Amino acid sequence: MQQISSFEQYQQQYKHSVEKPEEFWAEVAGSFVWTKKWDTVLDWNFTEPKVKWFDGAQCNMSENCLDRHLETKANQTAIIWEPNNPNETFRSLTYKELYEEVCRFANALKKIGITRGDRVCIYLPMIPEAAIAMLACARVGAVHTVVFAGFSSSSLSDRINDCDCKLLITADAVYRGEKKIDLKKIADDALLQTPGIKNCIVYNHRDSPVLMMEGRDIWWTDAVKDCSAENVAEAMQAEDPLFILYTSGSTGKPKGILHTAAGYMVYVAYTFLNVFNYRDKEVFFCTADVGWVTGHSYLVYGPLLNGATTVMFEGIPNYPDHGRFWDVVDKHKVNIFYTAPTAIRSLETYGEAVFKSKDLSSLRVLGTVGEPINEEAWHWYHRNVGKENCPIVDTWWQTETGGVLISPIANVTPLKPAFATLPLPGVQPVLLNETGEEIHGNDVQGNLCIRFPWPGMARTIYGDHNRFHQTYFSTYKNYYFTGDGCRRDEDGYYRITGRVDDVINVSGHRIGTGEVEDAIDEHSLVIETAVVGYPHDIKGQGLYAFVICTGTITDEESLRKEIGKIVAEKIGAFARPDKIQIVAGLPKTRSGKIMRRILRKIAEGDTSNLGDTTTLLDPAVVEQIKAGAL
Ligand code: 7RM
Repeated sequence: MQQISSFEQYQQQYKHSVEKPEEFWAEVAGSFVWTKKWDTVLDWNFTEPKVKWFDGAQCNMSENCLDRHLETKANQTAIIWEPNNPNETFRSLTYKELYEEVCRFANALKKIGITRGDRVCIYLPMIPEAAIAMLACARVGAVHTVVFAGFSSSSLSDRINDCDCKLLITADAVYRGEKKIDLKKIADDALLQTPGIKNCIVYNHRDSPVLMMEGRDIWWTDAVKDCSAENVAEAMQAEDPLFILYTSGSTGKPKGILHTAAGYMVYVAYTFLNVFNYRDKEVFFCTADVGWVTGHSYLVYGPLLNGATTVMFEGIPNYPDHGRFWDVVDKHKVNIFYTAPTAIRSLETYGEAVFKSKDLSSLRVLGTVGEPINEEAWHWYHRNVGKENCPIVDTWWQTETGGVLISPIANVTPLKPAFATLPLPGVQPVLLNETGEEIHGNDVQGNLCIRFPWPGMARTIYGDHNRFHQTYFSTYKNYYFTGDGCRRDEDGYYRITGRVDDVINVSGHRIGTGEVEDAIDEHSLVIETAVVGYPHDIKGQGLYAFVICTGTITDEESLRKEIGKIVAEKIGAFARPDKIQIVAGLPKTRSGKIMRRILRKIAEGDTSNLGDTTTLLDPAVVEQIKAGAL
């Protein structure tokens, strides 16, 4: 695959990709191993929508991540695993070792009856086995759905049931910082509600006591016993599903975003190589968890497709101290570091002393993802981490887009702090106004849409294509609507301003207001809830819940605690509201719709101008809420 090495070359490639997209992507796809070449490069419409890339082709993700590199990179490190506790020894796996582990586990999956198309849920901590399990699923043609290990048992069972998984893969327990999480116990609770699960494979990570259910639960080591370290990868059809990943939307339950074999592979490989300007033998460190799309695309698949060395870090940025990321960079001589703005902002508060004893000279490129980065944090990152020598790639993308869409290309695109800058080749962004017209020219702002397919885009919501159409292709006809607002400045550079829907981005985690509201409503004293986001110095956005309760609440503090606990149980601790205000009523229109605009203003602490409140059923509630604002 050819790497973009100058801005002129980027402009040429961009032009080529827009004028002749099929020719452009066929060329990129040429560098992969195909069991069978495609009949057509692209077949699409955004009305159904239907998108097919490389139709007729056959390939396998795992073969392209592993087998393809064995000839030249068998002994090169594929994964460096850095444990939570820095005093424990780290692990590294060469491409040969990873290949053998994946083959063994693929054979184990087949032995227990997992075949093409079966759904497998992976609920593992940040250990190499997570990548091994993903690659083994891909190898046998099973569809993985990774659930972030911070999700609660009910979130886990919801996901397992939604896509009807047959198998769950988990571990006994994990430490994150000093906190122990008993994953198998959480999984056991989930498995009480999941009739479709036949087996549960358990990786013994911490020697923590667990209950093993006879006939259902199998230790990982027993599963792979006597399994061969050779396995022929299944030849998958280009549009066969590769994985499902759940993500929150503005309404309803989380959506199972489905990505397919060939297009996703081509897209993440291409974007990894170019966005980070990856060079052979470099060490790449993405701090995202494998449970999120960033972990899928740029911790596992993108790096491995390119034969890179990828660092998987089990711990957290502030354990044992606030310099841990920089310890990992120093220890493993990391060349490319990719993290979320929230991590940068939080480390910023502890000052610059942590950098004193750390050698960060190996760093060459820095990246950010997940939420808008403010200029201040950008400069802090550039100065203290990059020593003013490393380009920062502010990568904008989504679970639904599979890979990065708008981002600088390291060492190629002239940077502008806090701007995602320009679309990658193959990506055609447009800004639309409220009435659906394209906003042309520069120095403008609108809703960000994409008007042409790219190979890495999601194909559907598992089991609900209608919802896929509704959510992304109905707001604006013939466009993919991202849900983000965006500015295009006088130079044509893009700056993402944040969600324009009811999705809240807390520390780079996507949270649907509806989900949190439903969880809070489970409390016996709660009648109705409205949750909105508000600006938060570290997290980007915080969650502010307005709650109506029955009767008179005498102990508000314990009620708040109980509500927080319910949210942690129903969703996960990361979704616990930052502020909970007990209110007598919510601002509703005559038709009963909550006016969130008003609540957002109050949550922001900006009550001077609440806009038009004349359509409210009872304007007096606004005054009451204002008076009690937190
Ligand atoms: C990769 C990921 C997607 C949402 C997206 C945006 C926000 C992501 C940036 C960003 C500004 C960025 N997937 N977002 N990257 N906002 N600048 N560089 O985060 O599905 O979990 O979230 O995240 O609002 O729509 S995600």
